[in-house]
Amino acid sequence: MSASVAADPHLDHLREMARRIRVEVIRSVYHAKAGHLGGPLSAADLLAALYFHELRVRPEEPRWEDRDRFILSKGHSSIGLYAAMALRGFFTLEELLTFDGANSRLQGHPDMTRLPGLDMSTGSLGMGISAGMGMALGARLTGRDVRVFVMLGDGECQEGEVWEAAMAAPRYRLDNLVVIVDHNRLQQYGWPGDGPDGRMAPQAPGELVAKWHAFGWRVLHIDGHDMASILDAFEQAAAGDGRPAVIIADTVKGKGVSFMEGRYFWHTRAIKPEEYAQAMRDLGEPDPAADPQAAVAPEAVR
Ligand SMILES: Cc1ncc(C[n+]2csc(CCOP(=O)(O)OP(=O)(O)O)c2C)c(N)n1
Repeated sequence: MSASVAADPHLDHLREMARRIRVEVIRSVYHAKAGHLGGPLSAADLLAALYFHELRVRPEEPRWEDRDRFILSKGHSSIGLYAAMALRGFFTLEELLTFDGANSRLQGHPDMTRLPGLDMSTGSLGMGISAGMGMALGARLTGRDVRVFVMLGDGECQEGEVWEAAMAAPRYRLDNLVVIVDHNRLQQYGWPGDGPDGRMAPQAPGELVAKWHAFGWRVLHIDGHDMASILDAFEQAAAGDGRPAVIIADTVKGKGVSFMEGRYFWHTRAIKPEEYAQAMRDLGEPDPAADPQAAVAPEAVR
């Protein structure tokens, strides 16, 4: 870790934003009575670092042409992205309570035709990196100083299209492209095995690092819950040596909520009231019974 990053004055703020992303994820999925949990929670620190440190975006001008692009290729984790965007000021926190409603801008999977600020509609795993590569090429062709960030899941890395794009990007020397892999070692169900929670991890230990290296990428392997390491990786990725960069971020699925951590069961699920209360306590929020928003029936706000 570089000294300049260790002294970054935003670190505590970023950690607090990550905590608040997790709180809003739990609150929104509780209200919607459905939604993904494990993936958004594992990605929260990375999303906080992106939206409050790294991405050059203008919440008040979401279609600004020179903005950096972000594609949540693991689109099922949309509520984590929406929480980050709401906290950053793209829309209100109240709107999060419409999550997954039929008329909501905040669909279960990101829909860029509904919500300004989204750069790609995702949900069918594997597609985001190809789109991101096109955006990175487009930025170069038009001479724009635009960087493109794509977040993948490690389960998603089983999709063939990921590797088609991974093979092509270094050939174009796309060093304005940064891929982040949320390496939480669990997917939706996976196969029984000797990985976390009695499942076979989507990739063997070290496999992703070796593969991305072999495909010609600059590989940065970090603890995806350590804010200083995340910022350091972003700084290194920005240095630009002619290769696209991939950040393999080791994370814990369900991070921050005791009974969800490392459990594939919590990939997607409705939350019961007693589970909601426990999750809020784990995340350092006040007693949810005293939270007036917690009493609002989802139907009233959707
Ligand atoms: C092409 C495609 N196949 C299957 C699914 C269903 N699906 C949604 S999430 C998921 C597991 C993804 O695992 P991972 O990428 O590791 O995500 P995370 O653990 O971060 O949630 C699957 C199989 C999908 N969305 N798209």
